[in-house]
Order: sequence, then C-alpha cells, then structure tokens
Amino acid sequence: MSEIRKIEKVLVANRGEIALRVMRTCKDMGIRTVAIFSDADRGAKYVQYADQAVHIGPPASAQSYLQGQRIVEVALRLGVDAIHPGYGFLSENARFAEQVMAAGLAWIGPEPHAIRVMGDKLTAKNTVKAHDIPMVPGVDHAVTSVEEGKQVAERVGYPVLIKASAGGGGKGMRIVEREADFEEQMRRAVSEALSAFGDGAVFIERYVGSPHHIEVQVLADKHGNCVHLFERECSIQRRHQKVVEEAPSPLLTPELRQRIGQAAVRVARSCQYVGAGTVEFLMDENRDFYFLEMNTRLQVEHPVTEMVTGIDLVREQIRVAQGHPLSFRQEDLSLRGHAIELRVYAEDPMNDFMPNVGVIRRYNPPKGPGIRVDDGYEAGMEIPIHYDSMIAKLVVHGRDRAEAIERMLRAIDDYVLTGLRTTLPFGSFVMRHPAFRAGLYDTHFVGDHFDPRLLEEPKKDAAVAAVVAARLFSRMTHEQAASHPQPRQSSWRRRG
Ligand code: MV4
Repeated sequence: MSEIRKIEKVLVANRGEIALRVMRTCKDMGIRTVAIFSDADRGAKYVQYADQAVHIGPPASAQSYLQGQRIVEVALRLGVDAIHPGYGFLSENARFAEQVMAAGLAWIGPEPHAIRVMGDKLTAKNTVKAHDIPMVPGVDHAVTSVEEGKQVAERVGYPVLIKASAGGGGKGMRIVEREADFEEQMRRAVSEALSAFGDGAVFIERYVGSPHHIEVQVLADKHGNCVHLFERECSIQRRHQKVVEEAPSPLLTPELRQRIGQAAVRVARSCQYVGAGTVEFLMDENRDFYFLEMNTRLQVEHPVTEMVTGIDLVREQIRVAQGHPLSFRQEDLSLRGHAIELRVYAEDPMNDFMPNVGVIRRYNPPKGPGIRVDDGYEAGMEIPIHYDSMIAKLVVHGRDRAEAIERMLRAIDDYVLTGLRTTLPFGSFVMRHPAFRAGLYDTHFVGDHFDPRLLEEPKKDAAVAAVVAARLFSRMTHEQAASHPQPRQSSWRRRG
C-alpha cells in the first residue's frame, strides 16, 4: 500500500477535450503520453498533442474507445505505466479497472470495489446509511410488489419517485402523484429498468419538488486521508444534461458548506474511496440536503473547482495513483473567488437543443484574464456524430460572482465559432437572467425560464427584459391562484 510507484508514461483512454486536458497535466509533470484514436478522430488536437498515438478502430465507441482489452494491449506494447480513463467511456467500468491492474498497470482511478458499490444506487444507499448521511425518506431495498410500493408511498407521502437501482443520471425514473397511478407507473419503471439496464430492481423515495443539484468534490489517498474541495452548483441542466455549473454555490453558507463537505467525506470513506470523486446531493427549498449518488470519476465540470481552489485535480489523481499521500490537509484548502463553466455543445438552443453536428468554419476562443477554455477542436474540423456533442468548456474566474458573470458574458461575446449552432447564446441568456443573477434558481430553471424567442436578438436587453417580466408575472399569478401547494411538474415530464 505504501510503496511509491513511478509513473513516467500514461495512456489516456479517452478522446477530445478531456484527453487533451489530462495530457497537459502529464506534460507539466514530465510524464509522456499515449493517445488512442478511432477513425473519426484522426488528426484531432489531442492526437497531435500526445507523444505517441495509436489507432484503435472504427468510429463507433463500442468498437474503439470501449474496447478495454485492446486498450490494455496497446498500453503494454508501448511500455505505458498507467491508464487514465477521463470521464464517460470506460471510466466507471469496474471490470476495465481490474483488467488494467491485472496487466500490472496503474489505474488512475478508484478501486473496482468503490466503482461497483456506487454504480448500484441501492448498494450505495446501504453502504452510506451507517455513516450519518442524510437521505431522502424512502426505502433502501428493491421494491418488488405493487402492494409494498403503495405502502411505502403512503408512508413517505405523495408525490413519490420510483427509481431504477441500476440507473443514474435520470434514466428509469417515474414520478407518481397519487395512489391511483402507482401500479401503472411502477410497471413502467420496472420494464424501463429491465430494458435499459437488464436489472428491474426499483426503489422509492419522496419526490423533492424543486431541488438544487449540489455536488461536492472529494479527494482521497491510499493512506486514509480524505478531503473535500467544496461544492459545485449544477442546477442549470436540461434533460439531465448540465449546461452551466458554478463554484461555490450561491445558496450555501460557510456553515452549510462545512456540513455538506463533511458528509461527502463520510460517503467517500464508507466505500474506502481513493482518488478524485464527486458526491451528489439534492438540496430543497429549506436548504436540507440529501445524498443522491457518488460519481467515481473526474467530472466534466471539475475545472470550476480547480479555479476556486488552485488545485490541479488531474495532478492529484496521478500523485495518488503513484502512492503519494495528499500534499495538503482540509485546513489548507480555501475558496478564492468564483468560477462559472458553460458547456459549449454543438446543439441548437433555438430548436429544442437539437444536435447540430457539422464542420467548424472559423474558430477563435476567447482569451485574457480569468478565462480558461478546455477544447478539443480547431477550425476546419468536423464534430463526429458518434460521440457526445460537446465542443468545449468555457470556464471563467472572477473575484466574486458578479465579476465572474460579467467575464462570462464578455468571453461568450469574444468567442468566434462559426459553421454550427452552439449553446453559446444560451449561455448569455442564463448570465443575463435575473433569477440566475440573483442566485435564485433550481433544477427547473430551463423549463421555468427559457424561451428560444429570448435568443433571437441576444443583444436587445429590453426585449429580453420584457419577455422575462411577462413570464415571471404569469408564474406569480399562477402560483397565487393555487389554493393548496401543488407539486411542481418536472421539466422532463413536461416535455413528455
Ligand atoms: C430526485 C429528484 C427529486 N426527488 N430524487 C435526477 C438524476 C438522478 N441522479 C437523480 N435525479 C433526481 N432525483 C428525489 N427523491 C429529482 C431529480 C432530478 C434532478 C437531480 C439533479 C439534477 C437535475 C435533476 C433534474 C430532474 C430531476
């Protein structure tokens, strides 16, 4: 456990912006890099950046970036010491982690045990429950009969949410408003879970109506040290895809921040976590928080944490994999300023965020104080249809939240990207919106406030203000008209 193992050459089992981002830190550390690429990624920026690059197959992920055994063979052939999986693809595949280690390579990630425990939501709940972690009222075992399900729903109170144990990221969830709908919704949840995950196990929780999605970054070494690096607020999302993230959360007080951070550390300790991980919580309107799940990988939005803490998370991941103890304690960490990330997707916000792949004509990302762009493409490149449509992450840092918002608006304005429609105009919509500026938004923000008409003339502040005011007014009168508190319909349901 305690010997130090040298890592001098890393294979990055990923593509695009995250492959490049990992390789940059490797280079900082004097570590050589190997890229793998499919036919769709020949000539990509990360492929050019790597010291060596190996073709691994056709564009389809299943035949390239998900070919674990082939990737391990490439690593062995090229004398690699360690594999970094990035996010997505094989990053939360416990069997791949085992294959990597069985081949005598270092795995830059948590133990397969932790990946497995957290990959199954019921196992995760059962693992953390003895560690004083707040959880949404519900059950922590698979509910198999409609009768039992109804009893649970009666006990926790409607509306309830039926969730797939093998799910996550919103797949296989069903809201039930009243007992009359229970049987039907449970049948659907089970059959969805079966077809999507091959596992029909479902459980039930009380439905938290207007939650904030707050996640805590944790970091643990192999010597029993574990710290948190504060939280990220990720409530601006659509169809379970985050679009804007920020750190710190405008909602938390220092006291709450400490409590949620300590809860996250207990979650990580409960599964003997090693490396960088993220503990997700829901926070309700009373600022009560509940454990949701743990992601056993580096996340897309990790840069906002890096900007407010000054810690390079990839560097720490590699050091932990080498067997070093963390080089700082909890007391050494503090927050500096405010960071916001906008995910620049090749999606058309005017057209229900339809994927909009094609060729980037002109490309010139913004620069200057407080701006970081993690991207993977250049002018003339095509966004492949085979993978996630994220082109870049635009990350800004300011001394405070107001400065970060203004800086993001400037950066979006300076971002030259033509040939495709992207989520950049959506980003300026969010930055200008009074609810966002006030820090008063939850996971329903997009459904509650977004209207593509607000994008048509992005620079006409008066037009934006008029539509925003009209929408706020109609919501207020609607809420006043309700004689009793009504569960808010979720945006995914509203969209059908
Ligand atoms: C919930 C919830 C409300 N109540 N659980 C969505 C993804 C999955 N990780 C869990 N999710 C939710 N679980 C209870 N008991 C609302 C959501 C949810 C959500 C959570 C985080 C971020 C965005 C979301 C969007 C819709 C629903």
